[in-house]
Amino acid sequence: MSDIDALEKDILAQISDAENQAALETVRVDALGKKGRVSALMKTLGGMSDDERKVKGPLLNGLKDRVNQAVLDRKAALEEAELDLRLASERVDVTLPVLTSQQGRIHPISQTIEELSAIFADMGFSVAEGPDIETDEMNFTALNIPPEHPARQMHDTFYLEEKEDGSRPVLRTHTSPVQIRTMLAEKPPHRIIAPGRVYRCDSDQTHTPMFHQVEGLVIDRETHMGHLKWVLEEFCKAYFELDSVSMRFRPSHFPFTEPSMEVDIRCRRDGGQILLGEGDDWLEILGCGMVHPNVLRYVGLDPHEFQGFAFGVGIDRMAMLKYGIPDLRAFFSGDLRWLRHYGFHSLDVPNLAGGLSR
Ligand code: 2U9
Repeated sequence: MSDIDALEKDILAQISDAENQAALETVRVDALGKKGRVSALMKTLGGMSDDERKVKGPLLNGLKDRVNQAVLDRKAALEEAELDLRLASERVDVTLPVLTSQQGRIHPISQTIEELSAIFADMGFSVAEGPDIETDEMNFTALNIPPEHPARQMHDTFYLEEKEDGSRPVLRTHTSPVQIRTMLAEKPPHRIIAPGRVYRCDSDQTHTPMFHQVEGLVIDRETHMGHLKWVLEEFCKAYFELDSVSMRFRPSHFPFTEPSMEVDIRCRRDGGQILLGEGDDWLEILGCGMVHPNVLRYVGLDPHEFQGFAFGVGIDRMAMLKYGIPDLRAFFSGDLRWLRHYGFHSLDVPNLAGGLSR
């Protein structure tokens, strides 16, 4: 065996023995580095006669190429083996049960918003959002609330500082401006819900200055009160997880709907407890109506062509009713002991198939 053959055999054996990339790099430098064994032989070509170089040149270049290729092949094999090892060690069994030590809890209001969104999504509604700080125009004028209306009084609404143009922004008193903005930005038909925070200058045992509402809006060419009644009945059955509900629609008044109604659900009062779906008593749960023609005209729709209905539900009260939470103010107290008791596990995502609240 020639010296070149012996050198090749030795280097190739070292390459295949290299157990990791660091060891392989040492072998590579030892053979092909500036002072490596193959490089040293290559340097001898310069001192050879033309005849000798013609013979040795191809031999040494062949050696260099084969060693290079062997290093690349071994590197690829080591990388694949290392990846396999990492994938095996990082494997996660997603079917394992959740750690019972899990500390965080989902707030009942967030849970309720998720439940409401799941119910209305199932009926083809999408969720719309808008700013908490609103213009007087969007919060009142667009909704057919005249300047002298009591809702505009300082003691009902949080007004912010006057701007240079003389206008005064407000903290939205309802989520209705979200529906106005949607109707101004998009073409009908509309089928949206707008859940979110609203603000009113009111604070006692049953009122907090910030609370949560979900409002719904449907606008189309032939939308009528039958649709409104069906949507609200389906919503109540799904939310309270009842097979049937008995509801009562009472005439009422809101500036943004005509006719307007308040809706009660049949219940039985047992001491401090309220049992829904049975008994001879009634509990008010929401307000609704057909969108006022002035509101439709404001967003550029012809009331003879497009009509629709709207409704508003207090989320905090809905959560209290379903989950037996007695005190509204506890929602906003930030008491972790309360949250551990009334909160939900983060993986209990509500969906209609699995049972909304489980
Ligand atoms: C547009 C047109 C009409 C939304 C409506 C109510 C009736 C209602 C209350 C429920 C409990 C507020 O949180 S609460 O105190 N809301 O009774 N809301 S109709 O009507 C709209 C909304 C937007 C463009």
